[in-house]
Amino acid sequence: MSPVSTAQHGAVSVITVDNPPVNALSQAVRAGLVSGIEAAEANDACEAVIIICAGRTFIAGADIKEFGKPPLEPFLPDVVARIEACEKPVIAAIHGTALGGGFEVALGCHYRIALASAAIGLPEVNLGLLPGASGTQRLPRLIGAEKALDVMLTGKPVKAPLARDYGAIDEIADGDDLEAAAVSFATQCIARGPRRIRDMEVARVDAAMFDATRKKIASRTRGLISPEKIIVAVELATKTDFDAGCAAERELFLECMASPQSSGLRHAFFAERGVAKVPGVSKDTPKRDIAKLAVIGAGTMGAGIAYSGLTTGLEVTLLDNNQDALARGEKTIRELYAGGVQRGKLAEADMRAGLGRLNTSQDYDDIADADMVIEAVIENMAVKKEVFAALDKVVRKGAILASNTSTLSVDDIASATSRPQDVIGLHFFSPAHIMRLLEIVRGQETAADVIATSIGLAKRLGKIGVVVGNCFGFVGNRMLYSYGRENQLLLLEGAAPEYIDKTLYDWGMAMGPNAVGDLAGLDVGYYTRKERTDRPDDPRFYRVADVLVEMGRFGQKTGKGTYLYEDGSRKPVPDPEVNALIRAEAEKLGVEQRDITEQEIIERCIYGLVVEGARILEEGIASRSGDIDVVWMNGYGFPRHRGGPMHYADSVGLDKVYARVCEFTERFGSMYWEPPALLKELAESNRKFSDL
Ligand code: T1G
Repeated sequence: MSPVSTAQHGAVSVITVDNPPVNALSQAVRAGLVSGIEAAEANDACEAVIIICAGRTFIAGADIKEFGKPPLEPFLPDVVARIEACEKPVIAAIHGTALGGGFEVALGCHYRIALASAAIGLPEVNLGLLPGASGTQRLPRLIGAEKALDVMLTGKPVKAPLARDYGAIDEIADGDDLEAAAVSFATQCIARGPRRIRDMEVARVDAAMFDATRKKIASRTRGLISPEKIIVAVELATKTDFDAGCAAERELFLECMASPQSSGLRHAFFAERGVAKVPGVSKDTPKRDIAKLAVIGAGTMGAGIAYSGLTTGLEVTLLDNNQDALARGEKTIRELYAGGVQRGKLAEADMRAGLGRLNTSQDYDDIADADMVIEAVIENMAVKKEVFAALDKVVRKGAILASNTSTLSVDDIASATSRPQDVIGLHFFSPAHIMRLLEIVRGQETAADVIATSIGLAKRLGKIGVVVGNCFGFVGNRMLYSYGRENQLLLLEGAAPEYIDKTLYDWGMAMGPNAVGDLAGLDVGYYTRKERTDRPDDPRFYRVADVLVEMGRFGQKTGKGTYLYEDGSRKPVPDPEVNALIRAEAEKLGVEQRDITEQEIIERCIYGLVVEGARILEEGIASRSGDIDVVWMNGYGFPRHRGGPMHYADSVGLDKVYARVCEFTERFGSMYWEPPALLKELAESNRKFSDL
């Protein structure tokens, strides 16, 4: 049955699209829209047409699931052109979010009415694309080139009232009955007749605006190809006729669609939605009510976690056994709120209400009625066990006891309680109130409803919750060890820190590994490595980092680490003393010095991630390769346009990756580079990690 139907309301034909969950423009929807328009044209009783959608939103775009498959007619640009050519006025009635091809359909209509709560947008840039159904030619004609560029280059939705101020929407519906308001508005449009955007001219614009835009977005779009193509397409809209502009747009769109970048970004889109599918936890798994949250440990992480809970309406008690630390934690929360209000992110009233829900305490009895407790004390197993044993005695039955541990065993922590089924890991990433990633670590005995509740909490906090298994470092930090290990070995083999960092930064990483180490603090990794029971028997393993820490060079916080940081600056400056130190350590260890290519740096560090990721999949620590990709894109600055380490390996070809890993095994030994059986199996069967 077609997902598009038509009903007659007096002189108005109402075409309704009903293609859950977001009315994406599948082939059936595209065909249905063309049929609906043709039927309305042939219907003498019809004097105006409305296109409206059932369900939660107006069309949210082309059907991304169809991308990469042979395109099926009718192609979307032709559908939009057919709507626009209709001899009777066509009105788009928008609710929810009219995005991408959905908004392009609305631009093909002659008028647009929307609920005040609706939004429009062209987010194709987030998928490595550009609007491919004439949006780059119509929107500048409607609202001007500069505003149109902003909509397309940010990819952010524009709320209906502002869109109306721009001229992108003609009418904001009174009340919530969109269909009734649309029928009434359509009736008024009958006399006005069709108004086609293709017949409009783009308002005059200073040609310098385009280069100014390029400069403005350069750092934010580093390495991406579709932003420049968007600018070219819009520039053309100001210089050529509509059809020529559309033809050029089509070429540019196909180039983007064929790019590995778009493949990576589309993978990221679906992978971030795929993490919600957790083995043993269904959408119907009951969740426990969380209204009262207790946070143990008022340090940076604890305060950030407490602030996140407050801003989403939870009542929070921040507890620390050190009065000064507690006062500092509370001060941090007040400062975060004040900053949010100052930047216009939060209303003054929200800050007052949030601070009204904040309690501080040094007495565990004060959190006896908590629904969830998140422990954020130092990364030391003995201390964590002490805290959980105390919680077990005091906190009500049925409460969830979570640890913010970044590497330690959730099962060991749970063993300190009589309720391991209520214990889970919630690994926040610093800064806890900003980083989107949350690793949800399931212990052997963690109950399904505890996991489901934690997934719900992640969503409530605006985070991406990835459920992972329990092992040293879980997914992110376990792989970070391999990545950092190769960086440390490359240092000893003769590659300068700044050379390694620039190579990986240029490749797409948000920061090089040595700059990251100085930012996070080399001492953090140092103490965690000391906790490792499985530290490799290799004196070179993180030798440089260990020596630096033992010299008191922790990184930015001590003004020097791998790099120098002059007068409080955060800019890493190479330090000849460190380079000499590395040479001396290499000599002591008998490490041969050699020139190392950029390609080797990239492959050693990135394939180090891939090999560890394959082992994680073999052990079932991650449910799917996409989950690993989501962790690394959202927690470690892995370039989103490469789709994450596992997708990147898939895009290179696992046969090639496997061959290179075998070479590394030959050159560097099997301690680190023994190819996982899974990698070998997939390489030899010409399959991908994403095929699992
Ligand atoms: N195609 C296919 N499936 C989609 C989809 C799409 N465009 N958008 C969402 N879904 C699925 C999603 O995978 C999930 O599936 C379910 O819908 C709910 O999504 C020619 C080329 C609309 C704001 O980029 O931003 O048009 O996991 O969990 O949080 O110029 O989805 O349930 O099986 O995100 O309420 C442009 C992408 C496409 C919009 C809703 N459009 N979507 O958010 O739900 S390219 C976009 C979103 C294009 C044209 C070009 C969000 C949302 P499942 P959800 P949500």
